[in-house]
Amino acid sequence: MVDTGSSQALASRVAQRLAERRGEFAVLGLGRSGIAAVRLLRAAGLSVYASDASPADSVRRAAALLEREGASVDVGGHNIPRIAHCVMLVVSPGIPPNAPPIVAAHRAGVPVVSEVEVALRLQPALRYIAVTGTNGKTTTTALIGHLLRALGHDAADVGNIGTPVSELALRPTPPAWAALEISSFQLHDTPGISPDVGVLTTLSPDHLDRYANVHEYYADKKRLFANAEATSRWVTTADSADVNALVAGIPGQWFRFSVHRADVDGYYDPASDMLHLFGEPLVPRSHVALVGEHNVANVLAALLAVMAADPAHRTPGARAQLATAIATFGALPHRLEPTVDRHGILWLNDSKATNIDSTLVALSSMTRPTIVLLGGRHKGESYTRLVPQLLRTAKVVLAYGEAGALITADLEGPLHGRVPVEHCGDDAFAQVMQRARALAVSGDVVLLSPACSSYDMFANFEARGQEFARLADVLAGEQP
Ligand code: UMA
Repeated sequence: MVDTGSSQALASRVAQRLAERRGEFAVLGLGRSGIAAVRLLRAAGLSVYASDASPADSVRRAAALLEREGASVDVGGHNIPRIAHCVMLVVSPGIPPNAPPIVAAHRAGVPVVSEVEVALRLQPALRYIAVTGTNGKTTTTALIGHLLRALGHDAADVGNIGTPVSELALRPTPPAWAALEISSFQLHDTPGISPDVGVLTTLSPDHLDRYANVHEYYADKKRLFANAEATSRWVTTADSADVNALVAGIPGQWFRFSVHRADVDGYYDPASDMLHLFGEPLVPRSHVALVGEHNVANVLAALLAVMAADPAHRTPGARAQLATAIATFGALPHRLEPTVDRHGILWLNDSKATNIDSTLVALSSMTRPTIVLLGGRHKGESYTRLVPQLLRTAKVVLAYGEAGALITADLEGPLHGRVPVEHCGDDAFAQVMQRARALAVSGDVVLLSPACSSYDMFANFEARGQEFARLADVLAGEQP
């Protein structure tokens, strides 16, 4: 168990303060989660002070909307003394814990929690399956939501996947179930997390621009289990030594999946091409429309989680519905998403790959010569781990953005010229795409799987993926 005493104490202080309905609640950051948190707190009749450091027009527009709903809002800065006097501070996940308003709140003894924590406390009847992990969590979350709906439940996909949990409570009829993707940043401040089923997909170094070291990052992932007890249900991979070490000794019922071994609750048998769940074959691998072995793992995780959540999800009838539903699930946007396939050149948008491990997963799924676009804002890890997969599948690496020089320096030596690395400059994504088009011939794949965040050139990974798809569509029209 993780830090149980302090997590449970903080969770009960939060519940108490929400129930007392006294004093002012502060919300830090007015992105998607901050806006939703303010609206939920106001709908619950609570007094709210919200602030955002940015003076951007989008923030001003959000502020005007929230003021109309009765919140007091500052744009372009935070009133730290006011925050230190609040009864609770709700933080946006993108704001690091060492930000001055958060430090001031901790010093003043103000409980600091996530939007997810507040939303879960205010929706006690919501049943939810929570998914975390370095990679695979968005696809697994979307699969879980899809499977729950296929079984006839009213279920929503929420959390890090995009829709804040708070928005559910504001619906005229809130859903009974949620598939909740929860990031390490959100887990850091969600002391009351207690899912119907908790899923940990994978673990590998990430976000080293925010965490001092990988242990701190893993410690936040471990908070998924903060309220574990003997009746808790957990789904984890059996294929990761780091995951096994992290969860050792945590109480609960464990359901494990693997793409390499058969002595677990969910596995893939290559000989029969079948995915086996709870001791019986359920669906052929060939019915899964997703590329790559990692997606077989995601499908196994999602099936196990949904089947573990309720005995009614394991009946023969439910199994048949789940098998049908798996076959109707397609690739998510920005995750190995085929955007254009013209003149024999396939353009794959994997913009969501913002770390080395995600890019490794994408590269290992490639079966054709691949022009690999790597770059963006550096996140702290060396790029040399990509070398073996680049040697296997890459035709050329195009390095771009803030990290372009570093990527080139890391890769050029170990690739020994067997895969050329071209440094395409720092600020023109269109030029990188034109270069990719010039190099591509029929049979090639152009893969955007950047291993970096997008923030040097784009608002977010979605904007980067959309620009890739737009340019691919224009460039793919040109004859090779
Ligand atoms: N801000 C301040 N003060 C500061 C710093 C920032 O006010 O000191 C403000 C910014 O000006 C901005 C706001 O905080 O207006 C941004 O908040 P945010 O970055 O937390 O963004 P949200 O729009 O609330 O989105 C968050 C998640 N973002 C992050 O975790 C960075 C979204 O995950 C999530 O979908 C959304 O809540 C709803 O739950 C995105 C993400 O990139 C997809 N997640 C990371 C990942 O997947 O790797 C963890």
